[in-house]
Amino acid sequence: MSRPGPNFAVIVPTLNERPNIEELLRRLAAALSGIRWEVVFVDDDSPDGTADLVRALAQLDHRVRVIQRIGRRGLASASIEGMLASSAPYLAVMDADMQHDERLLPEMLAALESGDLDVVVGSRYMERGSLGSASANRQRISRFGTYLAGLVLSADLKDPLSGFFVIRREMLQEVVRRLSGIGFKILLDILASASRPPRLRELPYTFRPRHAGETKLDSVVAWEYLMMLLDKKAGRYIPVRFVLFVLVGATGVAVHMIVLWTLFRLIGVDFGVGQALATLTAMTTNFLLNNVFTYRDRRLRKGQLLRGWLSFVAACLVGAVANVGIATYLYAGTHAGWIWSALAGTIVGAVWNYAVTSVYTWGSSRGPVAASAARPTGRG
Ligand SMILES: Nc1nc2c(ncn2[C@@H]2O[C@H](COP(=O)(O)OP(=O)(O)OP(=O)(O)O)[C@@H](O)[C@H]2O)c(=O)[nH]1
Ligand SMILES: [Mg+2]
Repeated sequence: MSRPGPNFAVIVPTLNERPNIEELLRRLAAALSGIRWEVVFVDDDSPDGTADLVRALAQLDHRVRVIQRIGRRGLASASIEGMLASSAPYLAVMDADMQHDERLLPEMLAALESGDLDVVVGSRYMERGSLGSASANRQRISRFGTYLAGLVLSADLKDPLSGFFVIRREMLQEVVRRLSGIGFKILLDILASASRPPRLRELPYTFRPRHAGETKLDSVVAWEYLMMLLDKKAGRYIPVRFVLFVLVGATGVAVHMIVLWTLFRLIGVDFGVGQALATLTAMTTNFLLNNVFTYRDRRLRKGQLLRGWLSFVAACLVGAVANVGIATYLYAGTHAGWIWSALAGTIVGAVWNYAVTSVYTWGSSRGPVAASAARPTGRG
């Protein structure tokens, strides 16, 4: 006999959260009794086998679902895919580690259902709520992040960086093609992508300590946050990945000069040899930096690095030929000034390198699920 679909879906992005899954399910089941709910775990192929465990539990309970993403990373993009994989008209996003209070979910859902709201945010900042025992340093960083959020957000929210919220389906579908999908801050991404002021409410709760497992926060999270803000501000005009790619390219110039100076001036190596080695070194550092910063969400790992490096070097060599060819043509053929000729060649080379390596080096051909777009906009 057929059964109606869920009214409420809880999306839980996971990375190595195996020890938290069963406890979270118990708590969700207790908190959501009387509601037609489902939970969608979006797991980025956790080495600890989180997805396997969820699949086993899903065999015992049809309300439990899993999406296992291969070769992909990112809390925000995982949340987006989880929400799109459910048919429920009301969607929640929460962490797997019990820091978000699941007992608040029915109240959040009821607030949305009663009518005039698009998003209800579980807020860590209001009078009755509290940050629990989060460390002072984290609070300072968080406050600065909240300040930066104000730069892309028109709505007045106390906790725009909250990872705990409930959203009406229509609101998601309205913004989904404009989302950046970069980094950790999916709520801010959604709110800043709205073309009209979203109707919001904040409900306070006490942020609890992580239940089990380890934090996935690292220094790159701050970097990704800035990328997301940049994408929200300027992504319409220029892809933020291209900006990063060019910045990395600039570090490559410095690396090149240092290596050439060391080999040619200091050690006395032949200039041509020095230039070739400096080029290869700069290409390699560019490749590694782009792998960590520009393409963190599609980062190549151990076994993939050699193939990635080879394709990067091959693309850049062709780019260099195009660069020199165009610059030479402009300089000799059209008598453009040398600076303009060099600049035009460099821009064409950079765009070529970016376009080709985004497809062949960090392209999405590395796994069955990877073909589905991480970023619904298809940008970057
Ligand atoms: N799918 C997916 N989930 C992620 C990724 N990074 C983090 N997560 C999950 O997102 C949630 C939040 O991550 P946490 O490490 O708890 O981040 P946090 O709450 O800011 O930090 P802590 O206070 O130390 O727990 C957890 O459920 C993680 O498992 C990712 O790259 N992909
Ligand atoms: Mg956490």
